[in-house]
Amino acid sequence: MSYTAHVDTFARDNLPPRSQWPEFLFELPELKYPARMNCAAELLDKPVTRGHGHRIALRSPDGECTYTQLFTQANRIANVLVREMGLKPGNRVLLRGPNNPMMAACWFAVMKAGGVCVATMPLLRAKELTDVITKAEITHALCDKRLQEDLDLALPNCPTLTTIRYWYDDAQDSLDSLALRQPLTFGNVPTASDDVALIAFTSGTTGKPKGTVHFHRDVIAQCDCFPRSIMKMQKEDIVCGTPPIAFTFGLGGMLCFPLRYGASTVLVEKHTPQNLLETIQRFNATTCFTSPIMYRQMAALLGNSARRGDLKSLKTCVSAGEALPDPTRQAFKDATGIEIIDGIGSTEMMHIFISHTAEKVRRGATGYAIPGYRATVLGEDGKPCKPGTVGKLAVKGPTGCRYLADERQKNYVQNGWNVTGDAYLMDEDGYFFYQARTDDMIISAGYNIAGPEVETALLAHPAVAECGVVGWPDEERGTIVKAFVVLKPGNERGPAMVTTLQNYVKKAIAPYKYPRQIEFIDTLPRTETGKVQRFKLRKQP
Ligand code: 3UK
Repeated sequence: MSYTAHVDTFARDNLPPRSQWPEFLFELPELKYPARMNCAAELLDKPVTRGHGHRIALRSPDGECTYTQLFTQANRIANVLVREMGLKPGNRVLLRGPNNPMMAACWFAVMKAGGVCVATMPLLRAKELTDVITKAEITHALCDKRLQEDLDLALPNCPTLTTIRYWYDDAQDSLDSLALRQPLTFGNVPTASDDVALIAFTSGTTGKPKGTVHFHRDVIAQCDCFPRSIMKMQKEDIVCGTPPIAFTFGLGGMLCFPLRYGASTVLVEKHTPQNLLETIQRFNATTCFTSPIMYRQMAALLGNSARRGDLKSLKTCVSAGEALPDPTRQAFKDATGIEIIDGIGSTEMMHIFISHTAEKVRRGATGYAIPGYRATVLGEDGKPCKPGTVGKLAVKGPTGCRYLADERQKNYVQNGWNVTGDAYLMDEDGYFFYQARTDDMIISAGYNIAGPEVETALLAHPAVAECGVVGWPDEERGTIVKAFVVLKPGNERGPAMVTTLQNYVKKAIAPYKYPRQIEFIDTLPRTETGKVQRFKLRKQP
């Protein structure tokens, strides 16, 4: 067995067998890591020892925090974990809070103490928490006091979880008070670069949640790929955005990436399109990470008059989580002059693996495999298919899927490829065009129809705010295309609008794809990470 700093080897013991791992690629020189590495030391201690400590690491509505302050706070919390809470390297620590400075400090503290971090989305309820705590055999928890209620409800069913401290709390034994009594220094646990750093649970829509296991080196590898070659992040950057730190999109974008580049991150607990715009202005943000719908709604708020002046600091905008429809890209560009960088990532791959620089955008495409990753489209026979053919997206690179004790490993990893569950097409130049989730493809009267293509056509109509397209049972045709449409204010629902939208789609794409039914609704059901929940739109049998 290779070296590990973990005393509790639960996470390592529950990795899939090696034969079921994807192939990993470390061809780029920046991806050659030493055998021992603690990602907190890389991201936090190094900037401080290299004289960068006076610079701002975190910004929030409550104030600023330098690299040195974040470093000492993380050290103090790591001391609490070890001295007061009895954490042993390898124990799983539940981390529960919205994006705020304590959440960030606690994340680094867990890394420093050699714990395995299991961060959960703030909105998770007792039942979902119980599943996660049970699956990962979580022993310790650090939790924002305001999220105590659901954790309390889960506890009776979670015998492994025995030691909890709350933050943003005045009590004598709160994390804040305990931390104040600890030394400012901490000896980081000397983890192996392939020691488990975190288990991220997927926001899947069906079945029990899957825990994706990532090593200390994976945390650093994600930082050395997308933000380096595509975003070209710099120490002057001020990053803002919406994805929770508990979602790997947010862990990378809102925490690890900015620290890797000596930049700073703006942590705000809750964002609407309106206050995200305000955050950008107030903090002079240069960089924004959010979902397609947020860009669409921000564009609508800004209107078509060139309001670029309001957002003059903003340079780089990254969209992920769902496909970015071209009408949304164009609307945001009209309002701000900025070409959004689209990127597909997944919890299994940790972060983005197909994307494009702003200069190399191609309309309708997610982009190309970014440096460090390879991507292909697999046909029915499991072999890469010709350009121009729709098939299953498959990728490999320095990160990849390892589910914690889960049979479904065999679905995601096939012949060394990570198969994401997305239907894609690759063109002759290696650009990848999203079609749909493989299980969301609509088969109507023998035709294969990708719902997102119909959505894109509808979104280009000026009356449409947002929409979701699904297959709908129909006696005659088996399945028909049905659109759920949210109209922009000032537009009237009714048969005339239905006909207008149907004709509009028929002109934009092949007429057989048009939505035979259109239903108007007030809002689309979405996950906390901004994805449309199509299963909630489909007719429940
Ligand atoms: C879909 C996209 C088209 C796609 C994620 C960036 O979304 C993330 O992780 P999840 O595990 O979901 C993964 C699935 O979401 N998807 C994400 N981005 C795009 N589809 N275009 C896109 N740009 O179905 C993928 O398989 O929740 C995104 C970084 C980290 C992440 N975890």
